[in-house]
Amino acid sequence: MSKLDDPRSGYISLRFPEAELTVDTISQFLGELVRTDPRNALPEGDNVPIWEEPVVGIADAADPLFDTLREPRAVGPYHVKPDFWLPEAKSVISFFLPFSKEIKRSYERSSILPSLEWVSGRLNGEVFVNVARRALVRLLERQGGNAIIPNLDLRYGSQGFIPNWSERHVAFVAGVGTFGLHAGLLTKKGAAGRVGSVVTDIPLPATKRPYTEVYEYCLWHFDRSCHSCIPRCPVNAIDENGKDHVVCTSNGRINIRPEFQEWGYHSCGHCQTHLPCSDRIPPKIARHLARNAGE
Ligand code: B12
Repeated sequence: MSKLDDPRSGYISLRFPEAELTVDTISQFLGELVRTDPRNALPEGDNVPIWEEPVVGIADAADPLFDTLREPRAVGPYHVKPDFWLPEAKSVISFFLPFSKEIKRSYERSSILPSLEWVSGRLNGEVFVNVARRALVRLLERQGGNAIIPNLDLRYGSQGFIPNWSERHVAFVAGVGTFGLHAGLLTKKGAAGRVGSVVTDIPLPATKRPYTEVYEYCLWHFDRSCHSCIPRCPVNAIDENGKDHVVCTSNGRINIRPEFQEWGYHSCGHCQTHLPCSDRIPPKIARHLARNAGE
């Protein structure tokens, strides 16, 4: 029996594109998954959707930026290159899923505590990120290729906060977005969301990165006109030099309602919500980039 006939997943009717795989057809495939898969829903309340349609990018597995990621200033030598996961790796597909309006709206501007919707969206939403990662693997295998999900692979590991495969840094290489002062990935659909990736041996057309700088979409780095994420953090983990990850950790696990902890819900999202970059590239930067592109 082929993998596609696996009865455990047979009840989900994925519509695989017949057209050539490009960033557009893969975006449509994942977009449809987000719109139609019943698992893209909070288990609580009115079962609002967790995610909106993704921002997708494709990196050439041989992109020299994967070497740059191994430099200490970026991630470091513990970070591996695509061919670690698949010796014949040709491409890396990366996607950013933005949280739905309902989840973002649930996050009160003035509370130091995250909303139920947010912490549920973080846990149950990560399950859906895995649904999307696995759907991509099925799509690529159906095309005769091999595909690996580094973050779900047994060889995935971390040394403290340093992973051997960083979803944000890979997204940066794949043209999905840049970083913000808050250290989050910042895409054309904002920073409030999560990231996934898949490595494949199918050669796919790489996305041309619409940026060159690490913090290009961040207003602080653009002209110092915004540092909204600094006062947003209830534990002062962010300052003008960036985010202190140790201090950051203290909020998500400590400032949390006890019943949420019982359900395995934790984490916060102050540095992803109620910011000029939460839902989009700040308009001032978007206009600047559009002007430059038109020149
Ligand atoms: C360890 C970890 C944490 C740690 C440490 C965070 C960190 N930034 O390292 C703690 C527990 C604090 C944490 C907190 C959170 N996390 Co977390 N975390 C991770 C994990 C496992 C690895 C992060 C990592 O790569 N660290 C490595 C170091 C090197 O990263 P860094 O210091 O931020 O990198 C800087 C340097 O590289 C610098 N830089 C300097 N020179 C150069 C040169 C180049 C070329 C580049 C590209 C960069 C660069 O730029 C970066 C930004 O400043 C990833 C999952 C994964 N495997 O990717 C999720 C992940 C980063 N977390 C995520 C989220 C959502 C969160 C939280 C919002 C909590 C939540 N709701 O889940 C917070 C805040 C995130 C933030 N803004 O950093 C998302 C990010 C989503 C996004 N929009 O960016 C991820 C990708 C999980 C996922 N699958 O979506 N997290």
